[in-house]
Amino acid sequence: MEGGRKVVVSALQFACTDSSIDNIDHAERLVREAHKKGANIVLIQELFEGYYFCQAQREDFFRRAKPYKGNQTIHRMQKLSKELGVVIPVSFFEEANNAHYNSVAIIDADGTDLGLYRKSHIPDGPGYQEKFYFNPGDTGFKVFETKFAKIGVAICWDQWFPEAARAMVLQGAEILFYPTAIGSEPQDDRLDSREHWKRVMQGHSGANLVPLVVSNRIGKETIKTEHGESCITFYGNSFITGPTGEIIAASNDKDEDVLVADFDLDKIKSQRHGWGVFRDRRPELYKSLLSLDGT
Ligand code: PUT
Repeated sequence: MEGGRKVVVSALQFACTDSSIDNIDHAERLVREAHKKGANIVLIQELFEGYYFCQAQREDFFRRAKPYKGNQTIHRMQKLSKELGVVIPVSFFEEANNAHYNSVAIIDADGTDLGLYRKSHIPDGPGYQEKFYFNPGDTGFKVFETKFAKIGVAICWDQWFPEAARAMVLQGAEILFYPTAIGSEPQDDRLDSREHWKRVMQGHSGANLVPLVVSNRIGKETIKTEHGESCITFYGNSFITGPTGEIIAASNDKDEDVLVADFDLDKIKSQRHGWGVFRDRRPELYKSLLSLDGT
């Protein structure tokens, strides 16, 4: 079959400073570069407005949160997306009255805000103390009908859960997007999760027969904590998979990058249906997935 729906996706990778103006300018420059390379949907990394503040548990960092409505960063990205005709998921620290979420707003190619996803799985542990800041997201896993594709967007730690990827693809997601912030582990400098991280997401892509796009930051960030300083070196390695989980574009762990890859969504749809996993699912046998302890 000729002439399927074509889409070009992009993942950005850059080092953040702790100045939101600089980071937003930086993101805009790279979105423009992605657009010049033909991108239709451009993914910016998680919480790109500043340093990854969750290294510390600090009350003053709650002041970084902004309400969804009237959010200036989202407005700026809406203007940019309308000018360039590109879809942009915008990750941000959301304040909702006394609740806080790690959220992403999906901006369609004409600047329309298609809605919000709030991160469902909130990590905790040395260097990644997100439970101090974020309520568990209450939106559930969502898909967004953009100009170029129906997309599923989840956030960072969500990428370790096959259930999240499956839920989005069951709702019709044709491509999965994961803005991310991950790197070294401050408590153990021998622990390097990057290969594990990649393999897990390649599995989601291959098991669901959809392309998958990940954007992660680079750079060394040192944050003052209540017990001295904490430091993470973010390992980048942003990547894009094809529908069998194969990596078709990848960044290294040091350099700024604008990855692009193009797909024929109709061809992939036939491939997904032909492989038969969505015909042979047995949801009535998966009830243990609805419990924490398997009972
Ligand atoms: N972004 C969360 C990563 C957690 C790694 N321990």
